[in-house]
Amino acid sequence: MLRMRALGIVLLTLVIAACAPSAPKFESSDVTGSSFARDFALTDHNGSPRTLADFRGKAVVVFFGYTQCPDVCPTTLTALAEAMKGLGPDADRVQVLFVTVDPERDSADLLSKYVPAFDRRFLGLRGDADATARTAKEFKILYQKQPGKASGSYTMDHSAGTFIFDPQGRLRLYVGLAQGVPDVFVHDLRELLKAGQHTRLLGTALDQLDLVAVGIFDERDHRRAALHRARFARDVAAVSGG
Ligand SMILES: [Cu+2]
Repeated sequence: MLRMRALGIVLLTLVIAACAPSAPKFESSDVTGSSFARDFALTDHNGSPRTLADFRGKAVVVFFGYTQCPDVCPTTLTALAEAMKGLGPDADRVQVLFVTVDPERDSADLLSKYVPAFDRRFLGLRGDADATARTAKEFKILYQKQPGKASGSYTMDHSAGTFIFDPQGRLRLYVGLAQGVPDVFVHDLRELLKAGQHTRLLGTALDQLDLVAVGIFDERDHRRAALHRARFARDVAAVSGG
């Protein structure tokens, strides 16, 4: 029994060492714990209603703009498209959302042509004037029409920054305009996805250790093995914070 306990401690130590989450180091601004940008309720460019919860399990990147934007929006969307390429297979766990601040001109049809042109996985979101205003307020985004030279024409002034949520749907990062380059997006999204995998890795490690414990104990005493496994799982859960 003593020998088993010693083995348990050794294994436990291995699990902890393998899973100790080094605090992620981000290149953009860590805004974890902020009480804004909690959620949205908009319609995607295919006509489906969308909230943040629809993308649980993926890192979600949210950017506000409009399709006729001459500079900032296409630049940021291009950087994000580059980042998707740089992420390789990890890109499957990232969802980029482009929220229009010009729903008057940005119809679902227009968004469905514009947004996926950067990357076919990107999704355009829109709401009516009220929903747009509500979402912008929640995200602390400012936008305003600026009359153009031709009568009836206009551009939109808007805050340019990118919000990144972790796979659990928590706002984690704010990427300022100057920071919004592919390398920063790739780096920070990788960090976020890595952190998200921690719990899953621990689960896998537990499964494997469980098999080891079963293999050792089964020959002697099934009941003791069960007790040991339960205690071992409890210890690991306690040490890893649940
Ligand atoms: Cu823009």
